[in-house]
Amino acid sequence: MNGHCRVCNAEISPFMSFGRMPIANGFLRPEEAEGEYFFELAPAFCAGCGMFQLMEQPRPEKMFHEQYAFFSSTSRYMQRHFESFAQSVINGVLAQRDDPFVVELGSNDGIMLRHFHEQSIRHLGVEPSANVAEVARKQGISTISAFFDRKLADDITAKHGGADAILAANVMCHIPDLPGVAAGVQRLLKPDGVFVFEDPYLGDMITKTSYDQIYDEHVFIFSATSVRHAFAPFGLELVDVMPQVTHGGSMRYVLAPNGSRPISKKVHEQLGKETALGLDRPETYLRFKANCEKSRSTLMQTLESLRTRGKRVVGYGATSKSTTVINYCGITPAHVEFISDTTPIKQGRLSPGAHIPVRPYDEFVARYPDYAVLFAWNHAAEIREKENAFVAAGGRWIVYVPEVAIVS
Ligand code: JHZ
Ligand code: ZN
Repeated sequence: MNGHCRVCNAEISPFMSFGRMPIANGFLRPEEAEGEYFFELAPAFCAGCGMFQLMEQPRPEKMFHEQYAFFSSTSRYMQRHFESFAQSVINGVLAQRDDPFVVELGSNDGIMLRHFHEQSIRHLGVEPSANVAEVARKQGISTISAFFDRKLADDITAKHGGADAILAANVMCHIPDLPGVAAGVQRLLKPDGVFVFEDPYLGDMITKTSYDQIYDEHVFIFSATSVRHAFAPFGLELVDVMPQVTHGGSMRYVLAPNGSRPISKKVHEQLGKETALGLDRPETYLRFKANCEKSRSTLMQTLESLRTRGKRVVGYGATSKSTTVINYCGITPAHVEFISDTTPIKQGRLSPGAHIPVRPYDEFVARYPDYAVLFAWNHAAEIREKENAFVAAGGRWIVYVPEVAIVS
């Protein structure tokens, strides 16, 4: 399975395969269980430009549509995170600007734009998944349902003028035509504007073996090195980087038209750290592959042993990430009875691929299991704080990042 880098067109080939995978957020109604769509989840590293990417990705319309299952506002912690992200833009680049205009790509249910709306700042969300966009619109947040590209950038500029800030969180790494989006950003951004986006960070994924960040939607896992290369042909330079603890370790990137802003020394430091971590070397990815295999066998030994001992195990959080873990490791309803999730659209459905039932959170509380696999491990602080009663009742968490462990 050879191919070409989605960014620099160099020849690439996958360093491993996670096997046949379903749509990560494709929670199924029981009658849809037959005929499920699968593709091969195989990541590659481009030695030419440093971009970590999927060889194959399902068509965007298969993933983002009017039944999209992920609503950003389900986590309180993430609500606070996006409030502070919005405030940093309002107090930073937007300060003292006359009637500024902010565009967010992939604005989901309005978790971030709501703060611009509240302060009567001109804004526009671009969100292709119509059902989540509707939640934002109902709150008065201006949102259009479309995929962002060059053409849409021109339409937005013609209608609203250039953007002072373009924002994106957990979105850029989802868009296969990164050069197309970069061209759109270049056209829409004012000469003194900034483009700020954040996504799960490659360095964290490699050091924590959090391979579950790899699934259909995440066609790229970025680093400062690869982001810098990807945007350079579009006259945009990386001027700042800010590590984030969200989603198990993310990076916020600030880009601006060439020469318009000083480049923070943090950018050079981060590039140096990436070289020290070996993110530019193919051997690093072979080691990562070996770590994934080790994690898989330890997790399965743990689950098999609990099953043999007749323990009740459920999953906590029907995350997109869990689709990779469940299907790569071979977890079945015999290992995990059901997955508890607070998102109404996921409840009563089956998990993609393995068809583990997703049940409302009340069922977790009504009859605590012996063990809960923390599929939403990135929200561990928030969840473990609110689930003291589960642990007090003798319940234990099974975690797998950075290592498989049973914790209370
Ligand atoms: P969570 C999604 O990934 C998809 P996922 C997407 N591709 C992406 O990049 C990131 O988000 C941003 C539930 N839950 O945030 C809610 C509880 O049940 O890890 C969610 O279904 N109880 C756009 O899906 C899931 O867990 C709780 O207390 O991996 C969490 O999903 C909490 C906090 C969450 O993202
Ligand atoms: Zn490349």
